Amino acid sequence: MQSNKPSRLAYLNADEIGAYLERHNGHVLGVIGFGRTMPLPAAACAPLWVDIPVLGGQDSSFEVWASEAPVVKCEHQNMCGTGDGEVLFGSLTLEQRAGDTLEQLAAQAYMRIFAFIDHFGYRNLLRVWHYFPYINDDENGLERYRGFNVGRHASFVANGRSIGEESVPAASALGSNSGSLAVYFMAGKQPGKAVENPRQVSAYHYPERFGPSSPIFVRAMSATLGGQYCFFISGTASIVGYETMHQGDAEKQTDETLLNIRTLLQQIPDYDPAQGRMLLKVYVRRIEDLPMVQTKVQAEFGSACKAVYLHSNICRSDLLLEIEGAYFNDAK
Ligand code: 3EB
Repeated sequence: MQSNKPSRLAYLNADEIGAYLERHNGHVLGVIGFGRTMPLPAAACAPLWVDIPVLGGQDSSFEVWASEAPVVKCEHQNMCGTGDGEVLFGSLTLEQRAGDTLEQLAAQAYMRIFAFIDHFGYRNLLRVWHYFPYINDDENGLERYRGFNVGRHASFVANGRSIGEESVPAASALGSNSGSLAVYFMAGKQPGKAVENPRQVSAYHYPERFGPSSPIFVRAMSATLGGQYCFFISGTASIVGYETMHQGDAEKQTDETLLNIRTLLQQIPDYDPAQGRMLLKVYVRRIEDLPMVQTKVQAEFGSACKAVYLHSNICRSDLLLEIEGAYFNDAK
């Protein structure tokens, strides 16, 4: 018998997603589809689709967040989300119309997210994912990722949210192939615990050389949800201090990225790879680097770790890969 108790997070293939959603009916917080779109069983909210090719032989990959507790649909100002009493999951896409800048879109996205999470009383952003096309392209004299950072920064300030460990989420920001700004997030009734990487300067303290406003994210966030210890690892790349390391060398960038992740995992109390469960999303800029990256990720985390490989641009043009992750331990 398959358990009706869902894992908090699953990465699924096209042939697994339908049965999974039916089996966890009423417990699904959110579904994000990567790659080719396909019909899915109805859930509380429509799935969010992100146009990023899936590598390794699959056309589509699905990220499903779920809860052991029953999930309630939360709708507010045209936004759909789900809550389980501890976490609120939501997503939105914003169309970029002629004359709009990504800066404006990012600010609008965060204004809406803050209104949404405050309305339902889950005021603590834990984890935010951002995807948008042309991430490294210029827009009005500024790289679009840097413009995105200006808008994100402005909305934190406008909402009176301090820019420090107490109110900054874990995050990732990647390039997609089409569409507009797609964002999904989880927020808690209770705050999580921010974790920074001693090898890296906090992103919100990056110098101005990396853009007029710094990125706002912490390197990792831990939270206990449904009695389970959860550790959300932000997009992690080959950055030491605030500088990109090993420009043009994908092997060394992979090693540096894995060392950064290892450094984060060392801060988990009672980290136990044998007992806990690790899931990764690995973004590679160049398809030809995939076999090497796969080999190194498998050597680091073993075959029990579920890793999804995606073909996407990274938010600094000199970064060749980025890895995000989530670690769960029931015993904690
Ligand atoms: C870095 O460490 C790489 O802008 O939300 C990683 C995770 C990165 C999140 C974001 C950016 C973001 O600066 C890029």
